[in-house]
Amino acid sequence: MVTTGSPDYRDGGLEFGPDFVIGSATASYQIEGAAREDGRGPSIWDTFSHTPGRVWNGDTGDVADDHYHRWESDLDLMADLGLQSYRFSIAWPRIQATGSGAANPRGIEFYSRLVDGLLARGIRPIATLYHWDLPQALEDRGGWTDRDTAYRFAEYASRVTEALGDRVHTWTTLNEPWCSAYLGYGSGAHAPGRTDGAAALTAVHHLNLAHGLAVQEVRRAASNDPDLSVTHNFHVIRGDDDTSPEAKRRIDALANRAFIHPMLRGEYPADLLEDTAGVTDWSFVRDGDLAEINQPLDVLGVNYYSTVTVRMWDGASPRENNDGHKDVGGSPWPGSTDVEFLPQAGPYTEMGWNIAPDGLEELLLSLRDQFPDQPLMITENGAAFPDKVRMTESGPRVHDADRIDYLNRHFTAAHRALAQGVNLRGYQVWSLMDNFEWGYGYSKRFGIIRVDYETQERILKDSAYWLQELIATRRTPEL
Ligand code: IFM
Repeated sequence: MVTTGSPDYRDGGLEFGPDFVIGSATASYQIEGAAREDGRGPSIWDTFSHTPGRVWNGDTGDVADDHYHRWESDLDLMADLGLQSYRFSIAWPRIQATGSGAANPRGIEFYSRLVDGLLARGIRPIATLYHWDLPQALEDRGGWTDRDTAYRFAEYASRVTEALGDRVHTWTTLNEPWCSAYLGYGSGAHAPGRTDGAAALTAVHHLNLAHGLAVQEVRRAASNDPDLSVTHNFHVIRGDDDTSPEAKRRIDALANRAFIHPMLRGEYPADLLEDTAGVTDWSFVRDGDLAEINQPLDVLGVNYYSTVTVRMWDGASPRENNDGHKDVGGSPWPGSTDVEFLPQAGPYTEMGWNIAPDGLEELLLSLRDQFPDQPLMITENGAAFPDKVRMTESGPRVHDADRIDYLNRHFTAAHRALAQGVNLRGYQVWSLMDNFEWGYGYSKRFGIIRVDYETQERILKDSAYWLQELIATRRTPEL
């Protein structure tokens, strides 16, 4: 086990009340496969993953976990684990192959069966409308740099809600728009692979607009009074250099406040506009947009994995660039490319991300302080480790003590936040099963269920049994 770390954040026997909803999460392109079936159109991730050199080993989501065909047995596994909730995403190009027009009935049927299957097993459906699989046809017209994409997204949201809006408990508009905008259009590490700072900031605004319009559409079309949500990968930013306060402010503006301020306060931070003035004049923000974006949310989704540590670059020494994301040449930090991301103390997961459960507690307290009336939900937390399958008398097992330790520490952090009065509604472990980890292909395994990509066999890892015990007993298992 590599996750020795500090003895802190390793409490056992912590109690979580019955209303604290514990489940697991996945995303469409990462697990479904069936990329060309039943009328699904190509997405930007199909194009990107099929472009040589973009994804490790040339891996694609063509087959992935074949969940599109195995959804029923996957639901049985979720029921065996006792999951209270399942956070999944809907592939936009299954619903609208080219990103507009009538809903594809076969796409709707797939998700309708999935939702019914969850409800039949007593599992709460948490549906994300956009986890990065933009229809390629929309990208061909500019993607998230084109304002019309926000309106197409609202139309798609309304089509999906018309079909499923009597059964889905929680709708999440966007997953991690930071990644869509800055990795997709700034650094180029994610689809569509563009490297243009102005395009990235334009995408920020159109994603924010898409969110606000979609919230309104879902509220209009749903009949079961669902919870409305959005999920961000908030950055927990550290640094103790003299220049760190300035670097922290800059990264906080780009990574956190560029999204959460328009969404929850109806304004862009003035310092963000100043910091990026050399990149864009933000003239793509039109009168009335901020009112559209600023919609009340029932729950705010929090994805957390690790921290970043920053200072301003002196312009002379070799520049450090450890922001936790694949460096493919472009920058995900428009207007702040002079911020350095320093290496951080371990231990680390297989992604090279530092393990810092105190960062999760800090984040939850900080969100509570900034948005006191806003309920929160951890919509992703988990870790990739180099798992090994061992044959035992009872069959193949994966003794992923590292992952259990990681989860235990982060559940401890959540418990500490709850004890300090944070209105935290639940915790969705990333991920239910090993899957396509974007630019890293299948080389990184985040699942609590092992997937053999040759045979599609699923093996419950020890972490899955750990989670099963936690949900059944409502206590973190004793160590
Ligand atoms: O796999 C991703 C997920 O799609 C979004 N959040 C982070 C995870 C791990 O990188």
